[in-house]
Amino acid sequence: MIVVLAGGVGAARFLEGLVRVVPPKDIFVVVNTGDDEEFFGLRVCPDFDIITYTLAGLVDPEKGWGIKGDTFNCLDMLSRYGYETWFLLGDRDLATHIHRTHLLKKGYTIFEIAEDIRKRLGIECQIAPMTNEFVKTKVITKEAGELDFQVYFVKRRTQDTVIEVKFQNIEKAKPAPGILDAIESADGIIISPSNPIVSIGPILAIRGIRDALQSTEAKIVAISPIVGGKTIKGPADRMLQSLGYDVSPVGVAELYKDFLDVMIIDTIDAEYKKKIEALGIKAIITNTIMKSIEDKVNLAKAAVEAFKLI
Ligand code: FO1
Repeated sequence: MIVVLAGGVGAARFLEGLVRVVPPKDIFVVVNTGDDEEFFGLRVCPDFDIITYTLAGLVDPEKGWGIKGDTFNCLDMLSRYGYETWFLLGDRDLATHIHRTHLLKKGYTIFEIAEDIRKRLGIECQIAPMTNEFVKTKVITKEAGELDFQVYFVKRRTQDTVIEVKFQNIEKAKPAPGILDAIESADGIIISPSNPIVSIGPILAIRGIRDALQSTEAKIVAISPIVGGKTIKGPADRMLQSLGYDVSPVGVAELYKDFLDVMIIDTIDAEYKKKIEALGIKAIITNTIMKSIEDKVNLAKAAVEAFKLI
């Protein structure tokens, strides 16, 4: 079993490669739910949906989120009724949130609902939301104070300077069923190229997960989401900087150094190999930019090969 800690778009692209390298039933994805939000009374789980839509071949390939070819008739009508519609929920996407909320109201957990959705979408790998608790990422900014994650990310387009990140409800959160066992008995663990603060950070903040990563015998490999001093997508570069970390694979390695065995870095960042290895982490240099399906497969192969190197 290979365990993958995952955020949204970067993780989904990596998983598209991994399912072609490893039998999907041998993959256990632990997905961030700190981005979750309620819109119009409906529970939306963006990172989970990005991953399931991607693996089911439904995702909008340009945006990396939402459903390709979706329409926005429901949102247009809601706008006429005076609702805020800055979070673009397509008509088909809304069906997922209606289904999820309906099952939540019937008493099913977010983990059980995730199992139902991924099976109905024909996905063979397990995808566990990190916890059944409604943990919400809050971003404290210099310009606008405390913001809900999606307000920071979508409504205000990540324009604000992040000075702190908090995870509301984290003290109540237990890992979802199967996560600790999967980490303990994994053949290998991969930290996907996701934002280390707001995508992987919430997963690591759940009671027991970081300890399990420190004590497992499985090798742990991370792929740097920072390439040439920038992120491919999202605000991780600016966030690392404003929070006082190095905007490089070294800054990411620092955040994972208590459990990480190998860091995969891009060829453009080869100069950081020595600094990473000084932290006791082996560095592997390869192309990490995932444009084509071949890029995704090659990166997945490099991650799986990395388990054998140590
Ligand atoms: N991201 C945007 O930049 N704008 C949107 O309007 C938006 C809508 C949206 C709807 C459903 C969904 O599952 C994801 C959506 N995302 C949107 C992506 C999402 O906000 C982020 O990519 C993640 O939360 C960060 O991983």
